[in-house]
Amino acid sequence: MSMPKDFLWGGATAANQYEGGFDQGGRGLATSDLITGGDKNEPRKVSVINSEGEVKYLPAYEAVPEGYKGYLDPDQYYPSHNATDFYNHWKEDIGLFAEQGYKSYRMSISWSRILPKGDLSEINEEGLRFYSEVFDELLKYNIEPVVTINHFDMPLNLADEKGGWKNRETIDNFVEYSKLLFKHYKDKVKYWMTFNEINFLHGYNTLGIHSKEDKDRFQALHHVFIASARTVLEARKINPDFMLGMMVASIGTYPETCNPNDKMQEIEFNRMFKYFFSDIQCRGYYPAYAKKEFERKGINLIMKDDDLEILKQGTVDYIGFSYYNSAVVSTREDVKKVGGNQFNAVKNTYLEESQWGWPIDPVGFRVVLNELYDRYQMPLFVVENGLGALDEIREDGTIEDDYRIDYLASHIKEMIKAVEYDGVDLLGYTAWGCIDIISAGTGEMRKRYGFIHVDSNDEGKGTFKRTKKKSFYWYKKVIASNGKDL
Ligand code: P53
Repeated sequence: MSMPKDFLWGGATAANQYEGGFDQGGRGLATSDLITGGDKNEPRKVSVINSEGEVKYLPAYEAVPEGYKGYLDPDQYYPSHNATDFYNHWKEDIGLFAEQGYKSYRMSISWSRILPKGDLSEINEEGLRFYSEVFDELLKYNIEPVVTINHFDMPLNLADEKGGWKNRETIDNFVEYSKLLFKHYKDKVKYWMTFNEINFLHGYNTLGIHSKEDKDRFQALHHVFIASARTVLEARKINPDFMLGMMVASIGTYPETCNPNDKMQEIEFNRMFKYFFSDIQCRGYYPAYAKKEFERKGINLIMKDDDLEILKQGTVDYIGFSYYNSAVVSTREDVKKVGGNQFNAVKNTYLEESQWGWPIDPVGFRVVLNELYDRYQMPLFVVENGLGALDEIREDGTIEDDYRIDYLASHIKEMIKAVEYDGVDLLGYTAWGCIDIISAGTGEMRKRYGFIHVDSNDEGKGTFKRTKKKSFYWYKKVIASNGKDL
């Protein structure tokens, strides 16, 4: 038995964490450009200003109060501005990916590099050209580009002047943006995903909204769902061969005990945290449990007549997902309300944890592959998996990241079981942060995922020199043997 011959091994990144060049080439500002660095204990902040000129630093993944707009503080370091500078190193970096034998490379496009204001008032030809050259370079090496249309940011103008995703007009702007991409890259890119980790969108940074309330979040998300479905429909008109995917953060879950109430709690957790999103985008309608949840919470979504029909028509072709870890769900009051990726309020005593406290659970990876495939019977694509860890450069300049190799090898082993033993239909696997990039959660540079080290620190200082780690050669071997040589 072996993995499919055309299995898309590769690596993955996102513009806001990798690309940099935030003020180069005619790019407009994005919400992600106003977010500071943080660490494990100190949340990232967003800098905002009100009409009186009062500047505030607020937790970035929460909502910003009405009346505040993004503010670029000249004295502040913002990690996304240079990130690890793909913008000025793309040829070199793609050359390194090719050297590893990548079959695919997942990246995101910076919306405000294409449309500096987020809408068609200005189209940045230089931005269109930039990605065009990047895709050509990938294709030169037979690397299949896998493109996330929106990964955790939005043009600042849309958030500050148009109300972000709260405003229905944002749907049109997003669809126009996507259409531009489809038209320009229709012969270069086949695999697309509309929104990264759609189940993690909230607040000002990713939704551009000034509210923390569920009713506002779900209304904004409704607009996101419509935008995604319409994008899928437009894509099919432009190139019927396109593959349009959704992308969901797929954290594995276990009930804390075999107490039936714990199991029910786990089911409920998975519904509103995860399946709500994939159910809508894969099946094409609001699931019954969500309608009931909305009823209980008094959430009445404002919809247009044909919204439900659009959702039905605009379902996706495949499911892209990230997998890093699993979590334990419990009915105990003190741990019930945990959320996000760090929600290991109940420790799983069977598992070890990463330096950032994320449980390491390779079998959980096989479990979620099976759960998703059983539920939807749709091709899957692992578009993120990896270990964030501190790396040390030895005196001789080498980086011996055996811990990363161990993490990846154990996960890939379980993934292969899911394909070869369980029969899951899997398109590919792109390792997250295949070259070191900024951490989304903490804004740190020191939390590294890469096979390739980039010389930069938490203050953004360094030479940006690229160095191959031990895992670079290891992954090359994995790809060359189609997963046999782990
Ligand atoms: P970092 C939180 C929990 C799970 C996935 O995360 C997450 C996040 C956001 O931090 O995001 C995804 O960088 C995301 C990537 C991100 C990656 O996981 O916090 O799609 O942008 O970098 C890893 O270690």
